[in-house]
Amino acid sequence: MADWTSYLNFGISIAKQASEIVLTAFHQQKEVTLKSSPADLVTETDQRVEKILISAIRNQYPQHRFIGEESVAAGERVELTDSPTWIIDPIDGTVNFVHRFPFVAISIAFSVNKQTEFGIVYSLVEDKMFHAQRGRGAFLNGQPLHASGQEDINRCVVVTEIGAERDDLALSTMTTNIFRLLKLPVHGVRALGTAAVDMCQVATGGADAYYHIGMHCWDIAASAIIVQEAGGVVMDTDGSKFDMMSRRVIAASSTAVAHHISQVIQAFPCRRDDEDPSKCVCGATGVNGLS
Ligand code: LIP
Repeated sequence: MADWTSYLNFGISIAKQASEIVLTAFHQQKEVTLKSSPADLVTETDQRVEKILISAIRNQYPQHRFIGEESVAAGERVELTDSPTWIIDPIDGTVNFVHRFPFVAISIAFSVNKQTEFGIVYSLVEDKMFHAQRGRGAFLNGQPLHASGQEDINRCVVVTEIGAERDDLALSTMTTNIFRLLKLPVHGVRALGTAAVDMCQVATGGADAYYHIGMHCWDIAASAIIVQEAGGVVMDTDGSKFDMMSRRVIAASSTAVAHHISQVIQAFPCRRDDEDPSKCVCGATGVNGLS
């Protein structure tokens, strides 16, 4: 098995360097533009940091490929091949960044042969560096991470997001999901505003599950391996194998909790990240057989 440790260390170092730009801008006035909805924001800092990260990686590894949130927003297609590929969200939690809500992360995942080899999530306001390398464990600022192992849904804290969608169908589906979980009941539902940091809470054991519909591969590619390496499970919301391009995910402390959530929540189909952008399909269906 190839050793990607030097690539991981390079990724951690450029995430730390780029975080200085984000942190400086965090305290300043920002120019905000909208993407897919009135709640899907982007700033010049998102775009600048992604360019800096990609340029630094390309300089070090000229043959590697990239999937970056802002490159895709500028028209690049999402294509995960067998080639070494860096999957980058330069600022995960852009709404938080704009509002100075202190949960903002740089998320970097590295994939070879369509398998994630390592993930880095730097929650930069908190100065929390989460990382994991396939087969070598998950860490927070160098300390090992372990998921809670909780198997009883009624003893769970569940993290989720409403996301940027503001159409009635998406909002009613997502609020109904929260209602259904609260009525089980679960101990609590939380949302930090960044998928990457949300999901890392499962790796710390501080939350027992995270689920989301509508996020993108760059939001969760890194945190998925961090949860898995911390002993958690990651799957699709319909209970099938995790597919980072599907825009649906459940990460949990145990298979039992993940499957319970899969049976309770409903999903609405959205265009896959790797689908032709013109083929957007939106509509609530009982993807899990729920009406
Ligand atoms: C964000 C996600 C968050 C979701 C937001 C947005 P971004 O990513 O991390 O979970 O609720 O709608 O998608 O756009 O800040 O990189």
